[in-house]
Amino acid sequence: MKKALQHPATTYALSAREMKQYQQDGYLVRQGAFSAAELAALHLALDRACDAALQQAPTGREYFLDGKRFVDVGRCTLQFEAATASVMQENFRVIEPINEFDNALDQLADDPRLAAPMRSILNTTRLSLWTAKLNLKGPGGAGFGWHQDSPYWIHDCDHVDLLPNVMLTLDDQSTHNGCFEIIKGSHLDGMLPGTDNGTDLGGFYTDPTTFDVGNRVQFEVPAGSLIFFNPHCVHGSGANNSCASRRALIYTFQPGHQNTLKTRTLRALTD
Ligand SMILES: O=C(O)CCC(=O)C(=O)O
Repeated sequence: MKKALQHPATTYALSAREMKQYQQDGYLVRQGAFSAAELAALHLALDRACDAALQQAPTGREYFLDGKRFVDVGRCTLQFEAATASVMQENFRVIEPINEFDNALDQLADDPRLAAPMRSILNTTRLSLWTAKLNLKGPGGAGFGWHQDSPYWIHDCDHVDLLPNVMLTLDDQSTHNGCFEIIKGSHLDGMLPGTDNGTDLGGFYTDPTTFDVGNRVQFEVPAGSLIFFNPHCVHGSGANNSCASRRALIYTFQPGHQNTLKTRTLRALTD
């Protein structure tokens, strides 16, 4: 009998078992979702995006929070490693929203490998992008302290429960280069209090007495893997102790057609 052609949305939708795991644990991993050739093309796109951001940085507004250097260029934010004064790709820490800087990185939002699982999670076909980040942890780059995303977004959004993330790993990740980590099941407690240590950003880091670090999961996954995670998951990562960059993209989606976090414009997904 002739096999029916599967639509990508059906192919990449979450199975009932995957959905249950996402709901229970707060995350789901699909390893090796992107091929080496696709990753090579994404690395080129990333270089183009960083070049564009580097060119625009001198026109931006520079400020420091807890010694960390930020530059706002229009509605985009560039974050640099704490100790670095120079503007070089290696010194970038985060660029948000990264899809504004390169067309291929914008089109990635429509890729069914990202979008179809999001449609399963949000139980809707109509989706739009909330935000998209490039996290560039250069050699020796610092880790990301334990935090949730929902407290960052609560002031700009009335549907923080409905903002699932997906990380696409652009390099192999290990504990040596600061792989992504999640506190399994922490999303079930909703939005948790931040630390109260008097620093600029302290309130955005989750109070360590409110979760059990013993439930930490470290994602030692190959480049090209996808990690879907709930916006209430406590997550972070360690320092990059290797001599190569550890790069990852994180795209965040929302139901229906609603404006993005930073540009406040609509980036609807193709149905
Ligand atoms: O890139 C990482 O390892 C962690 C990033 C992170 O926690 C975030 O962007 O919210």
